Amino acid sequence: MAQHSEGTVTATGKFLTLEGTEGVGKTTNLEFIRDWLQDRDVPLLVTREPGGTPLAEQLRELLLCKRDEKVDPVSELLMVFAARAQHLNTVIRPALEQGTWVLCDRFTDATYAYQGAGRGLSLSMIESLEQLVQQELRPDLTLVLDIDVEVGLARARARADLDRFESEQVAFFERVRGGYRARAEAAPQRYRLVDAGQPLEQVQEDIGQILEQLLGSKLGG
Ligand code: Z5A
Repeated sequence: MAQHSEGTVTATGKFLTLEGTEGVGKTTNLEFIRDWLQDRDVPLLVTREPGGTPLAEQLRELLLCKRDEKVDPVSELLMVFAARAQHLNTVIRPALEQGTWVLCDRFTDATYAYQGAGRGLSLSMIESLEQLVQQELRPDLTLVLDIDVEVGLARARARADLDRFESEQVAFFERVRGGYRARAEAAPQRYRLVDAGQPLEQVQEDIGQILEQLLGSKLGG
């Protein structure tokens, strides 16, 4: 159950997020989760980060485009959270408050993984911004799709031109993957790690089982 800034717990929609490194199959599996929930008549909003509003989508373009100028990691972090504040306060919170479930392609775990583990920014810096922007709001469930970095990069490279993040070196993605795994292992009540190196059919069977548990458990109540 999503918890709000005032610290009160209300009968809101569930907040689900999907995470992982490059080529892990987020887009493919986001569609699967959307269809799975809609087939069960769950009122659902599907959105993404960075993005989800016109302003936040513009910030996404600024963040992802390749440029000659080196992007300062703190500048990158502030842009991510600027987009998040707009998205959270104008789209995500209102939907949850109306009882709509929100399925978001990436959220603050990506910031811990990419800007924290990947770029090396301190945990305390990210935590301060998380608190400022989100107050007590955290996802109810985060699915971390996990894959060998080289396998994921091969998939991503076969798909399209690489953006500024996708052009990073393997070592960067190893740190990102390690960041996700560490967060998932530290809080198993909120995270579910899914082996995304399996055939898609098996990945989706695993995801379906997690969603069954969610609907049938306290989280779903
Ligand atoms: N970022 C950040 O730094 N900090 C933040 O706080 C946030 C984000 C929120 C944009 O993310 C960037 O923003 C991201 C981090 C940064 N870095 N990058 N790049 P994005 O989520 O928009 O971009 P993405 O990582 O490229 O996600 P994606 O488009 O969802 O790609 P994907 O995970 O690779 O998914 P896919 O397109 O579904 O799958 C890739 C291919 O693999 C495709 O051909 C599929 O058919 C295939 N596939 C999928 N599953 C399988 C299986 N199981 N077997 C075989 N083949 C498969």
